[in-house]
Amino acid sequence: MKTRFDIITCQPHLLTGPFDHSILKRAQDKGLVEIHLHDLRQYAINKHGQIDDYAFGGGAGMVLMIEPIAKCIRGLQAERQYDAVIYMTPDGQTLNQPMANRLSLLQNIIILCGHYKGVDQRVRDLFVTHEVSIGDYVLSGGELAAAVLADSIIRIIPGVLNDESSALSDSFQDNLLAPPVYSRPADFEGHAVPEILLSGNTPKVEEWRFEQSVQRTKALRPDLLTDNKNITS
Ligand code: 6GU
Repeated sequence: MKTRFDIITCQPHLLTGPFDHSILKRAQDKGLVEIHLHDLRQYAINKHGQIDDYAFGGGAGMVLMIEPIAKCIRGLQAERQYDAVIYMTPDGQTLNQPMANRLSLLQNIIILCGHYKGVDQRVRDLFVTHEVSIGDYVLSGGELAAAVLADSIIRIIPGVLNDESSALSDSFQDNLLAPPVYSRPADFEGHAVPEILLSGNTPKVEEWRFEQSVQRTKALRPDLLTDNKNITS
């Protein structure tokens, strides 16, 4: 199965970088993921390239118009069935690991990036199926948020990571923070690696890592332990 993302934006250059490197590039090279960027400007309503206009009722800030967005989305929907049309907005549902896990099961996803004062409300009413925020702060546009969302989905698609178990041991995958990790040298200027990790006793190492995860979560993110979603409760 191949996951296809169609990302609609008026700032496509903000999204060319993130997908051209490392894991996200490899996922595309392996044929597991396709990412298509659509420049909203190419769907402008006139030859001046207009895609936004003043808000009815007044006030500062421009609103992305419905016509260019409708033309773009309808063009895509004429080609294939989409499982989700996601609008990136600070007033959306906050992205977390369970949401990324659910979205990673979908095959065709449209992501619409907002800008300026946002999009005409009728876009949200007529076309959008999901509204997603990446946290309680405001970004200047939805592009960086879209890159974050796509990354969180792509890296858990089976086959994308080399070691398939590695996404499962992430922080948050079971609502626990990840344990600390160490590599060579075993001693750096008198700072030694915990001895258990050098023991070769895999069950003991796993037990230690789990205990470290629980301790770190209690110390740094106790809220995760009271959500009744993790495996210790
Ligand atoms: Cl999705 N968009 C914008 N503009 N700001 C955000 C966000 C999205 N998520 C958090 N802040």
